Amino acid sequence: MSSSSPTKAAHEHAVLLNSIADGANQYPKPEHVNYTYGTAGFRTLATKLPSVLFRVGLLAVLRSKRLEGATIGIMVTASHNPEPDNGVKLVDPSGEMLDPSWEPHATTLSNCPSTESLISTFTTLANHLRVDLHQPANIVYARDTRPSGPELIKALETGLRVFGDSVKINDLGVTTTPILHYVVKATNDKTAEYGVPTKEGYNAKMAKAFTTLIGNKGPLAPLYVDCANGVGAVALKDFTDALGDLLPVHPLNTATTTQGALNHMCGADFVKTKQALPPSVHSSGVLSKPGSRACSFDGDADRIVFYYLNEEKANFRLLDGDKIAVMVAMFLVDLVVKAKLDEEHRLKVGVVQTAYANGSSTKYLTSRNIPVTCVSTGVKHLHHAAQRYDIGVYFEANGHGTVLFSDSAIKALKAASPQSPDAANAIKNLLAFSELINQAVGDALSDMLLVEAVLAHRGWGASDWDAGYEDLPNRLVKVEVPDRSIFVATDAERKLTNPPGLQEKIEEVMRKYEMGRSFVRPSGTEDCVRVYAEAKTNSEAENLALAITDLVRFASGQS
Ligand code: NG1
Ligand code: ZN
Repeated sequence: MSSSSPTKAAHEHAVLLNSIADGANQYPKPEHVNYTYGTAGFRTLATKLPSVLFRVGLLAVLRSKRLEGATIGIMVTASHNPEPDNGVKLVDPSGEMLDPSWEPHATTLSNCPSTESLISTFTTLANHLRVDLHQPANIVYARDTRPSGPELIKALETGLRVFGDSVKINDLGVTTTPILHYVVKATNDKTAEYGVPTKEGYNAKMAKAFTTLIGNKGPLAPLYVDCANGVGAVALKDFTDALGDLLPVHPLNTATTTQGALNHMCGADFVKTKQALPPSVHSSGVLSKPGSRACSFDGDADRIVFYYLNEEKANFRLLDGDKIAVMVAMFLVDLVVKAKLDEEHRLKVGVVQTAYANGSSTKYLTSRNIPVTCVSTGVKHLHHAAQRYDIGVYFEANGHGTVLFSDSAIKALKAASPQSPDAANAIKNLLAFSELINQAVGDALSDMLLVEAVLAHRGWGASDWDAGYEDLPNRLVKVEVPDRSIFVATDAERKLTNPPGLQEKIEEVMRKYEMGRSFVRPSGTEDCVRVYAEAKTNSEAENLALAITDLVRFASGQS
């Protein structure tokens, strides 16, 4: 569009509104549905989402134009949810989640009941946000393997195309959430140092860093990877093709086109919540060989958990996000010490967790003087808190996390004059880790390589890794209540301020259990309240969870 004369501009604006109206008429909002852009964007039954996708397209373009054409990402996925669900979220130019101040705009646009109200809300929003519609816009998008993906992408593209030539689109096709984040960050990186903004660029960058880190420490032990029958299977295949045979990866659960298979009885969420092997991994027998380890991705490959069978009793042992954070933080602290940077450049390594982190992991870290910050659930909170460290390790217990290296940390490492070959080696490795680890978002593939690289450097197997601390037995319960908005949490969601008096009751019950800890918060992604409980023994954790669940039901009017 050009703005050569006021009449021409007015005409162009009218043409734009007309095309929005045409598109909106193809994708009317279903009645009686109320959408919310939550912690993970919009997420619900795929059949309810076409109108949302069309409108998300409009918003993404507004955001890109507002930021003078910076590339905005759009990911169509419902992560670990079952196959009939789908979802969509926006990615900001830095590769991080959408700026929270724009989340309400997404919610408002998605809930406009008619084409007329959509047009008027769009116009108001564009004015209010001071968007110059003549600016160019750049959008990159991708989807996971869900069968509903192509239809939703069509709706999204309709939303993007109403702006005509002023919008450039880059369709990444089927790929993981973290690869989309990587491409967004790399596209916007003016220095071109982050990497080539393509899937191939991502694979090449990681393969190079991993090869540097493993050096002559190979061959590594075989690794079995449960891909949750999702897009991780596709990305893993592409990556291992690029890597060669340095890491013998054996993919499991790769049925991306089998109806109903996605996340069904497999994947990181299944393993973490059931605290058990996926039946498919169990029956494959791959873990029965001593020393074998496996990991599970979730449906869009941004979460990972590891596990193995204990040798004596063949018990399932989970190595979740907390175990990853602890091992990685301890390792990076050691590397920082070995790097012997001068006093003013000494790098501070810290860990960010949520209230769901197992109490034993927090105790382990703090007793070793590693600073730990606790923040509210949701990656955006963890990500921002991690940015306050030179090297910020953040993981949710469910396996979603990464390690952020600050710009000044990278500068200090690049400028350092090592005092010995050992120090030079530590610096080289720290820089290679910063390349290997996705700096935009939690990434199952990159975290898998991170774990494998740390294990190789330590010379550890899964049981050595596991030996650091023993998880406190714990339970996570989903409680369906008539109105979860009456539950209001504070203090990084460790306490409730509402309903009145409930927190005191929770604490009274908690005190009866040795090492008992429990908290209640409304979910940000599902219509439920979550109860977490941990205690010294399994049965105590179970009883504490049941007792707190009863309190929650009672407080919400159920008996
Ligand atoms: P909610 O539904 O708000 O508890 C869940 C996970 C989060 C995070 C988001 C986004 C738990 C207890 N909660 O949030 O950690 O991953 O989904 O996917 O695992
Ligand atoms: Zn996910």
